[in-house]
Amino acid sequence: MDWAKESLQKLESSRPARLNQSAPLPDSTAAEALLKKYHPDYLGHERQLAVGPNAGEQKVPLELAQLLEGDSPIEPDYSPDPEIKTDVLIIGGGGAGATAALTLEGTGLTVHLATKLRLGDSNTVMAEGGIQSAIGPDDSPRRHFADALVGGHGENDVNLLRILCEQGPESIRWLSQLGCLFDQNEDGQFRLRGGGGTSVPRVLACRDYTGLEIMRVLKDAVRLTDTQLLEEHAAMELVDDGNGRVTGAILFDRNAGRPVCVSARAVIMATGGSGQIRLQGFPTSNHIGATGDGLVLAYRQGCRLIDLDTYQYHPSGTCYPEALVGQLVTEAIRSIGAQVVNAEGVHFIDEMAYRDVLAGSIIKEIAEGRGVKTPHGKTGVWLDTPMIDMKNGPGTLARQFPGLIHRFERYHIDPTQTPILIYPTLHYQNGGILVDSECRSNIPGLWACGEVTGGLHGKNRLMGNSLLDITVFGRRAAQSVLANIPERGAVTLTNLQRFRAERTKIKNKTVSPKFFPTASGMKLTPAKAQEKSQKDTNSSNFEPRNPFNF
Ligand code: MEZ
Repeated sequence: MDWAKESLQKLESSRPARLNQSAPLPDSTAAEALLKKYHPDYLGHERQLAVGPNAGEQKVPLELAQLLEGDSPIEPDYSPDPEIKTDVLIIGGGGAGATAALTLEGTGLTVHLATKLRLGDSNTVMAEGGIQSAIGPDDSPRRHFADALVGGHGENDVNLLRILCEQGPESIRWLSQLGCLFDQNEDGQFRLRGGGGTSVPRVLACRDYTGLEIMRVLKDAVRLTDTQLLEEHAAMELVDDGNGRVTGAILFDRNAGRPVCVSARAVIMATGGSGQIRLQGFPTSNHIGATGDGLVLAYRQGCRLIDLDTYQYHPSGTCYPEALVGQLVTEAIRSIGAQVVNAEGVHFIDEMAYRDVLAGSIIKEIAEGRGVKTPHGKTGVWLDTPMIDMKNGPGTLARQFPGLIHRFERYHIDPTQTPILIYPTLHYQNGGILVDSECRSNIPGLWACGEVTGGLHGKNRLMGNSLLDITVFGRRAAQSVLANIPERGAVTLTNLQRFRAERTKIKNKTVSPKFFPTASGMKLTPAKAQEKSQKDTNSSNFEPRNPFNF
């Protein structure tokens, strides 16, 4: 990293003085000012929706508005004819969907789980630093609640938040009994780390691959159940009974290259977030499938959405090397001592400030010319990772963060010796589908859980509350479905037709959901499936309509 030699020298020479010194934490007035001027949520890159249940209300980011008001890929004369009948259709194969499937096992209900990629391909596996739960000696669910409420700017749905915090310890027990190997201290107690906004250490982790470990266990467990997996089946549209109730979905079987209609008594939406729509061109830490499909589908059914004016930009996204841009450098690294330092070697803010404040402050340093420019034209600030071993003893970084070391060593960067260049990355969708405390949306027949929902985290989620969210509310959604499952209903596209009629008043040629990020070049129909369906078509003279003719 010769190109950064001068700045690295400044960083190294300020290190002895910085080592045991904390940096300022902005007070609430300064934090507010910082957010308003520099945080991407506050820069006016948003608008009101003109159609659908949220029309004329809270603004949403421009890129998301375009998708929410977009047209369906379903041909206007498509007539839904169910090929699959199930009691519960879960849409989404991440942590929330898998947890719901496990909870429904043995209840007597038939369950199908559809995911556009494979079971486990989701933001859950991207979560590194941990899961919060009030299990420490000085901790309590009340304390967890208070911390998360302050972090969420007091705008959290307090009922949902209370449930999250109260169910924390039991959720850890459930995950451990399934086989999750959370890190322990030498005395056999779970090791707890601090996180931004936690007043006591409360974050359990599996090194720096906590989400991957949780998903490993959930995935194995789901495969042992009677859940019917519909992998590579993207949800194109929800269907309804003609009287407003959701009664299933139209999926697109990516391998067969055709739509499949599913009739279900209940649908659980668990499609996760939307970082891959790359708001304002930001890089993202999200999984390739995180394109907000569930929001789009639910909105067309008449579901109200909440708090989508706020997204979380994780302060420590990778800025260099170019191939890793946007990838997460877990907050846990900051929590055990890596400082955030500008090009001049100045430790300009306490690295455990709330994520939104820290992200705003990094963007400010760069805007005011105190950032470090990469050879690829990006600018970041330093995360002084060598300090971790200096503060916690040699070997700490490699032992606790093997994922980070492995990721960077491929580019000949050793984070124990060289600081990492960081810039905020689009990390989490704070808002989403409005749900009640039983995970019911305002549309009968449709439940939702996990990142696709809004309200729980208010305007800013604390580290480790998303892995807890998927566990608590994945289970809760399933329990609520079990207690309230409706009878099977008719399968129509009435809600879609109503939405289509409403959107004739706007000019928007977008077809949504997006399914995959544009830059990935991924298509809904893999090339092999296209060839196969072409062969089938030739041999039978059967010409199905291409619903993706956009
Ligand atoms: O919950 C998160 O977003 C999380 C644990 C992220 C991280 O920094 O590791």
